[in-house]
Amino acid sequence: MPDQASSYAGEVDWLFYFILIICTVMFALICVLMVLFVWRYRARPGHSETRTASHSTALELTWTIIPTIVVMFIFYYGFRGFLDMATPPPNAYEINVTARKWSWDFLYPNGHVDSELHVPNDRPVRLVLTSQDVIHSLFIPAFRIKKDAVPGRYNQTWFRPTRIGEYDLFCAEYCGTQHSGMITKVIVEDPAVFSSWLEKAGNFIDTMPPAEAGKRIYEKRGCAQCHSLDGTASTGPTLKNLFGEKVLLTDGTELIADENYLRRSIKDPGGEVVRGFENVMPLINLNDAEINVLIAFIKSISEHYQASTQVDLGTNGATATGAADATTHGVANENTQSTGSGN
Ligand code: HEC
Ligand SMILES: [Cu+2]
Repeated sequence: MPDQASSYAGEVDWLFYFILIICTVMFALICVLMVLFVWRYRARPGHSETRTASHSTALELTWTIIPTIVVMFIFYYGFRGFLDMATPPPNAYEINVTARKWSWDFLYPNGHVDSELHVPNDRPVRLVLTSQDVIHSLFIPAFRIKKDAVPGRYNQTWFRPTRIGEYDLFCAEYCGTQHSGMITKVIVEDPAVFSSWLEKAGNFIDTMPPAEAGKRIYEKRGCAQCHSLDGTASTGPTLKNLFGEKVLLTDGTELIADENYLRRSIKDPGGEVVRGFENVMPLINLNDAEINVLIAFIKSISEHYQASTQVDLGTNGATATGAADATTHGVANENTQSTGSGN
């Protein structure tokens, strides 16, 4: 069995082992008796057939009452555990989960969205789950929980983590070609560590250079599942060298990928579909600040993108407009990253 890292892991496990042991014992008993009886009562000369036994009240009562008691015992503890799992305590910390092909979004109360589930240790956490496309299922083996994420409705589940550490989180409902890649981590932290993580994570866009923040969004918000950075196409086209390149759409239009095109591609994925690809990109809910840094990131990985990252202090501005050749003179004492207009 996996690690036991939630309050009900122990309860689930002992019941599971109890059922497993009963099944194993019964299976072994039946097999042994069957073989024994076949051999013991086989037909052979000198032995006449006995009549089939007809009735034994004592025996029948025994094999009815004992299994009934065992089954009711299993039912009682199973149902008790089920009720416990179905009833989150009212003071639980709430995290909203959105599943989509093929990633998870975890939305924290301060508005931060992450692809990993961070939770405070020893505090009840309630997850409210939904899906943007097909049915997915959130499965955390170490917590012994599994709950479907269904489009168009909300499901809930809860747990109380009991051990600090990192655990796997899987999608347990086959949801398309990259289903097996729909894996992420649950990180159980000391509540103080969790709070400071959340505070920092919530404002990384303000504290990082835009292209780096954009890379983080690319990794954290599911883009990486479909778009490579190394020039190879997968479910979607690669983002390498996309900015400034000619793009051919399914309707025959040709255009140059500029900031506006990138923004439209993200805000309205079905609007312009790149030739050779299917219209499967989901609408990922990103705000303007997030889109700005994503665009900055996509530009930063394109060889067609050149911009001065230094302010030209040499002359009175006469040469400060050209982007590509603005590096000819000037004093490099500023290191401001230029990210263009962004939208
Ligand atoms: C499920 C797979 C999938 C995910 C997730 C996804 N995309 Fe896409 N994306 C595609 C496909 C397929 C296309 C090409 C068809 C189209 O244009 O709609 C595409 C097209 C694009 C384009 C235009 C590319 C070009 O070559 O012209 C951009 C830009 C883009 N996606 C950015 C993103 C960003 C940013 C994210 C994350 C926030 C993201 N995508 C998430 C599948 C995906
Ligand atoms: Cu899935």
